[in-house]
Amino acid sequence: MKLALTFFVLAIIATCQGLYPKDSPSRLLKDLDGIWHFKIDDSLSRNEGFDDEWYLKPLTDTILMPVPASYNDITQDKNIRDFIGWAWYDRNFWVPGSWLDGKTRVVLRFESAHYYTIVWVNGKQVMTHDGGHLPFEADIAEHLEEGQPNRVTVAVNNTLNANTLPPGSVKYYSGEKYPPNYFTFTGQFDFFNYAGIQRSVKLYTTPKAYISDISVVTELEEDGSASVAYTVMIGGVEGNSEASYEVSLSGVKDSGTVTDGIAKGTLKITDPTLWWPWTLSSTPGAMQPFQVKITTDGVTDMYIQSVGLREVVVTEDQFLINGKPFYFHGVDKHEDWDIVGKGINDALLMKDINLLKWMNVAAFRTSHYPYAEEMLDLCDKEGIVVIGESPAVGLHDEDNFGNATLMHHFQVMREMIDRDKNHPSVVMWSVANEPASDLPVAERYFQSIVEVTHTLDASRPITFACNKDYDSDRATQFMDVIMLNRYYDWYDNGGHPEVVPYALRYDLGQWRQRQKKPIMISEYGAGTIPGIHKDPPVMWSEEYQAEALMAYWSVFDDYRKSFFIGELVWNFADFETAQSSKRADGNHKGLLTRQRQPKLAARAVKYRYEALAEGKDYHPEQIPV
Ligand code: BDP
Repeated sequence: MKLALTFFVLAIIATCQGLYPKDSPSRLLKDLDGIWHFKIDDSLSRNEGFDDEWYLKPLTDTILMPVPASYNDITQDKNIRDFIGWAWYDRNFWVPGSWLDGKTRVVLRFESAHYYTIVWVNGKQVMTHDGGHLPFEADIAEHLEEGQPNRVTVAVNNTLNANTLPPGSVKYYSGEKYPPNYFTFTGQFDFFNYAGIQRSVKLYTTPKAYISDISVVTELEEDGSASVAYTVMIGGVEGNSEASYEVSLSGVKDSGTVTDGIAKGTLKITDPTLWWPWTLSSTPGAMQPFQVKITTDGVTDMYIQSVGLREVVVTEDQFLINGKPFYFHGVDKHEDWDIVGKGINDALLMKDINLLKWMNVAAFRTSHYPYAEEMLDLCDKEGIVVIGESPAVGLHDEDNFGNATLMHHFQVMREMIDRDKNHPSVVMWSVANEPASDLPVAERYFQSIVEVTHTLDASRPITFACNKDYDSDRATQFMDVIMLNRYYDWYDNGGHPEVVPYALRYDLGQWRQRQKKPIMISEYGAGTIPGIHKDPPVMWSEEYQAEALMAYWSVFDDYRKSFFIGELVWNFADFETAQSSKRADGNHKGLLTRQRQPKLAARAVKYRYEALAEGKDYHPEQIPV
């Protein structure tokens, strides 16, 4: 098993997805965001798009569709909102003749599309990608034409099955009781299955020999210096050509010759400016440019990677950042907004960051999938700590733990680590949310996932959000930190927050007795319809949400002095879900409405988090509710 895993890791390490597109003296950037042509292929009985080779010509009978955005909520058409299957996009673009000189790579990059994507340029297939939330790219130079428009066509399919991450299923019905072509879709997760080209599309150039990947890992030494180990991967060096490299960070330089496509070294920085979470320092998130240049046959490629120097260590009781105990007081989020769905937009991201800061949030988990890299950039800059979660949400059944899922899960971990490894804000990997970790098959499954994840990134601890009991779970034994999702006064004991201190204290005690690891509550919360006020508080009122959360806090505070390292409220904001008799206009456990207006509990959390950030005791009687 171990050998097979090692081979797999070596194979996947060898391919990387490319660095975030940035311009530099050797790289140019062109944005393909904007209005594209769009149509769904609802020919259920056959795949009209593929049978009729739609990619060979401009799409016909299209509507206009913004990119990036989920397509679901853009139109007034119910078929588009609930669509499952192939959705098609195309648009034209021009490239200057100088890009087609035979010495330039012209890379087409999608920051993400949901979930399975095929891309053609001028009718030629240039790439496919399996899975949402993560980028993919290809050099398309050989398919481009000068002096005429070039066409990019995209087919993207949001069908999910037992082996996708997340899993889901489509059921087709026939017979007199049902209308023709009737089907239902079930996702094994509690958020809307938004789809389409949800993040940016870009074209960028590099020289033929180019910097394909950079990774930087910091270790702090006892004398206060930092050792920064760097690895730079170089692609496209041909034949007998030799590449030389130069790197520099904080005034410290290194240079040499590239061997087998890799440049490696360690920079010793004697008086480093460290990256800090905002709660641990008055100068948070100090980012610095790590400049890399490679030169082959007189041509130089240059890339500036922003890095933050910091070190993460987990002990039996604590989560240390730069040697100081860090407490994760925060929230879980979703990428979810009115109209754009999971479509990314700087204004929406910035508003969320400002709201996180307003609530004095120290950390959030990217529940339940990798978020846009633009969000991680903002967290780096603001000193907000992130637990990066994979899209393995909803592994509920035995057939979700097969080899096909495992291989895809490895691939997703590789792509996520590849993309996010240089973000200092990302301090831990969450490999899954609420899997059936009590099933016997889960044991080997998670052992393998942890082994591969550690091999891909030895510098970050690993965890997952567990909703099983201390005596039935089989996966936390492999984790560095235990995260528990608990709803003691919502799904259990609804209407009875007085149960929480007893249930929580007992639960934490049992876990701790069995495993000497730091523990945090990674979800707790209560559904709340804004504007409903009840006294005494009852479920769904704003008062109940505040009371339901506050019921946990005295126990958190007792254990905070020992092994308890964090509390994440479910959820930052209300979010859209599938239609269901259990969800009225989505999930309402947000501290904020979906439009980002605070409910009563948001102020209670804001008050508590301010005290926690300042290391002070807060006074329950002064909570503003
Ligand atoms: C948890 C899930 C989360 C749900 C939440 C809820 O991890 O995705 O949205 O429950 O029910 O079990 O609100």
